[in-house]
Amino acid sequence: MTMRRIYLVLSILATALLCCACETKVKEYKVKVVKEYPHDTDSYTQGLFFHGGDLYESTGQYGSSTFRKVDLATGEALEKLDFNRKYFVEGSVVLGNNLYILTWESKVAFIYDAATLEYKSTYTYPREGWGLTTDGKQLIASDGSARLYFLDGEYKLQRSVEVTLDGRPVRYLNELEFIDGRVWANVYTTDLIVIINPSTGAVEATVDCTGLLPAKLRDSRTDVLNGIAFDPVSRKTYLTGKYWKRLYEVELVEKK
Ligand SMILES: [Ca+2]
Repeated sequence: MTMRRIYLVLSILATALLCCACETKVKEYKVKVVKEYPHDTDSYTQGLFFHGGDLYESTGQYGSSTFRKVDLATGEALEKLDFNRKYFVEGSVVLGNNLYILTWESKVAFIYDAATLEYKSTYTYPREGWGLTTDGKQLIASDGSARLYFLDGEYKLQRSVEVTLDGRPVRYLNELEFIDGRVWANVYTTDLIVIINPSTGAVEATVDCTGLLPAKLRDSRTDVLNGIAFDPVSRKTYLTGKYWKRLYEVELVEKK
């Protein structure tokens, strides 16, 4: 073998090794159930989050959209807002003193008082409303595309970033949660959660939730995985789905 050939073979090997390194960069997790709780099977879950140690949930569908403070132990609503049947409620989150609530296709978003749940104002919202979370400074929203939108406290766009996995856009980002500097997103219609670097949009890890809700707890109405909530006080993570019978406290386990 000539020196030139040896060099060529070594170059190919080096490239292959680099590619392997790139592909293994995205960590793969599955979930382990720590504890399970009842979940209201009338909840078409759209938003799920903790605030002040309490669990909150927004639910969709025209005619049955709600926002509720939920008793974690029973799944029952402790307080509930019902929405006009012309609104299909989507993601929700508290930032500062405000409760932010998106609607799907109505091109409006609401602000309520986070403490009293009293209505404050309605804003024009130019995109479809899907998921909503916050890093404590800005709102972070999805619209069913591969983009995350960073908004100020009046829903005004500050910047957006495309979410990619190994360089390819990840569409259908739905419910969101900000956990330890990363954005977790349900990928709509799948059992996959992606963990995103909010600065670059790169997916740094995936969470495979296949089988989280077992077949014996599913019926014809049971819909997709949707709903991630992290309690910063207890540092516990919870997952559920649309019309699911359970809400799960979970831990990540690295896939072997
Ligand atoms: Ca959430």
